[in-house]
Amino acid sequence: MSSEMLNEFDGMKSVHLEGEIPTTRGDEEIARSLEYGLEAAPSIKDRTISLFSRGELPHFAGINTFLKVPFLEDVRKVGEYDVAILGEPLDTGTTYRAGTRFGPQAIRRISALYTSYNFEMGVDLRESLKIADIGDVFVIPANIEKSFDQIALAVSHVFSSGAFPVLIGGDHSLGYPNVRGIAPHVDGNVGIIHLDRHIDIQETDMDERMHTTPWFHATNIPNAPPSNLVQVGIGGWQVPRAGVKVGRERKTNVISMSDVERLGIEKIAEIALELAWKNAKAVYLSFDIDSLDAGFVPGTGWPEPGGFTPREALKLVQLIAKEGLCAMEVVEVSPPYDVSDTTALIALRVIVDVLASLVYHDKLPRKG
Ligand SMILES: [Mn+2]
Repeated sequence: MSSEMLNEFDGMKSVHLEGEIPTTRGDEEIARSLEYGLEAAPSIKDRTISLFSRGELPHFAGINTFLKVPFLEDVRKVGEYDVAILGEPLDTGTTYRAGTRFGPQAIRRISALYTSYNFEMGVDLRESLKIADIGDVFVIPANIEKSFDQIALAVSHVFSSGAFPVLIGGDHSLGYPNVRGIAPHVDGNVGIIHLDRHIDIQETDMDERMHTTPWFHATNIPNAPPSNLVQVGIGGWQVPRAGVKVGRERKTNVISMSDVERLGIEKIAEIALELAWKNAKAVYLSFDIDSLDAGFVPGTGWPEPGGFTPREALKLVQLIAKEGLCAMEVVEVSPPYDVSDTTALIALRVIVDVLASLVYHDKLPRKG
């Protein structure tokens, strides 16, 4: 093989692209580590290493915020950041096995093994974005309606500040209060792209609003119409008929896994974007981790075989993000059922791949 041919490979392009990314903020982080964490022992040759771990390294050390970004204790200052990571540890809406209240912690913990740089896209999140981890919403575990009020108000605070909300659940009941927190601030319709095996649009489940019901209530919000709700990956034996009936009545857009198989990820992304953005001003991404095949995501409440592979899911969210998003949620990671943090790791990948795609396509306004 000639070197010209090899240079056409994506791998070689990425290798060259890395040389164009600045290291400014990485260098600043090292300077801050040395200032706050003191100089290393004299025997350490690499003088960028500090005495107390204060930055990315070692990956097994330190306090696990999301990607080890700063924890913002004073949430009044969230508007100074481009992106706000917000945990929503609510699993009161779960109808089978619970545990998603530990989802935000698990995703933060496994995020310690990532750098802020993505090889394929040539994006270093640390260099491109100011990200803060603003901790978790104070949910009220004994009362889902009070939790919805807390979550909607918290999301409203973050969204109206101008920071891009990354909302980490928690179960899928969160879809409703999350959209309720955002929609009033959007001057026009909000489209929703919902990746899931489950349709999640019945009015109530066992007499209450649960994780099977978010889109019924979200699409009651005047500027979040069902015509802009696109549900991708739906199928299998866990789709309640009560929800299918509502989907039919409200005319939501339902795309099954067999449609995905037939048309391919690129075409599905194109269709989902077209439907979600039709006469809309903003699009919200709701990613249920159980949209992946059960074999990849043991740590979830309702695993179902036959869903996306990780490669398909990551490709799809990258393509969806290229037109821009107003916010995203990743839900249904249940760490007590997880194996080797696999489920939490895929959830993390979804988040960082969306952020990198938004940066790559210049869809996230940077505040400097
Ligand atoms: Mn689901």
